[in-house]
Amino acid sequence: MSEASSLQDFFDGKIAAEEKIEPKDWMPEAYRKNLIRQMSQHAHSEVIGMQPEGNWLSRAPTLERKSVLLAKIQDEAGHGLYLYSATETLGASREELIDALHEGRAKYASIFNYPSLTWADIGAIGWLVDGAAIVNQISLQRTSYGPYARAMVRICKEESFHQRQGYQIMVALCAGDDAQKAMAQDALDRWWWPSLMMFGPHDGESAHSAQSMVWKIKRAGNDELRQKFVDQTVPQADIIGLRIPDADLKWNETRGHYDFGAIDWEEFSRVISGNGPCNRQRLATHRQAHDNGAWVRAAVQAYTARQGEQADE
Ligand code: BYC
Repeated sequence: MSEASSLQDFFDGKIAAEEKIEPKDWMPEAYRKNLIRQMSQHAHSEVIGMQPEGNWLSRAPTLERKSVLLAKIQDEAGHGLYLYSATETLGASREELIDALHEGRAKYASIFNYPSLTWADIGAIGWLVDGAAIVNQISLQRTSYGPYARAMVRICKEESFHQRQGYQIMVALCAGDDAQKAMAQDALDRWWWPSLMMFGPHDGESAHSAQSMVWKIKRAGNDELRQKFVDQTVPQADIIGLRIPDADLKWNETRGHYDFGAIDWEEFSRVISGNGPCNRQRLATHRQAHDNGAWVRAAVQAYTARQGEQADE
């Protein structure tokens, strides 16, 4: 048997046995590249996702709300860091990953290209966006690449707190006066469909799903996860008296799931190709923050180099 085929057999055997692939294991080049693509885009989403929420930090209605939101946004930065570090174990440098984001070669979740217009949007982001992220990430806890799977376990614990803080904002608004309820409904109306788009195109249209499922990078299809999200979120809207903005939404007794209306895939394509309401603003803010942090990176490098010199002396 040639060395190449025995390495491939070893890899295939580990995948079949549900064992994790670790950074020093041999892996097919296409598996490595696909992981770098998905994991770096996931990291970028966590970091860019801080922007719509950061927009409300200085206008949170109480000190308590402000501290909770601040803690949540800091968690998102942490998620980005775990994921960038996990991606670096595949041989991609942080600089390459950030360059790809800035040059538009790497995507980030479409949802973060929508504006956060009112305080209720902060509730809707936690409830719906973090809610959708958990559904996706629970399945990714079983992904085949060890560092990614372990990052997901930790991230999921924090995401459930995020989802609850968002839902709790919606509960409070819905228990308020008519204007507050209307604000909550308006946020749900604007964030519902983009949240469904977070799961990506239908399985038949998904460029990467089939191969990612064979490699067990993805453990569930985009449509299965989207359905799970709809099924768990509709009753949550009912409890607080909000209406999901979908005339075709109804419980299907035979399927044991909610049927729901068609997603506007043209809007999705527009947003992921850079033409959503806030794409330019999100990237410009990220570039500026990155440039402003140049002195910190230079200081860390100088400090590390000095430590190395002292160790050699
Ligand atoms: N947005 O073949 P497909 C958070 C792209 S952040 C943009 O199905 P795949 C939070 C896709 O990349 C959590 N692009 O792709 C943070 C591909 O294009 P490329 C974010 C999308 O990878 C702060 C093309 O469309 N979670 O929780 O098999 C505050 C074809 O798609 C999207 C993750 O990132 C999209 N929605 O499946 C609050 C989860 N959907 O790369 C909250 C990790 C698809 O060929 N990622 N595209 O140029 C995944 O699970 C998968 O990558 C996806 C897509 C399910 C998203």
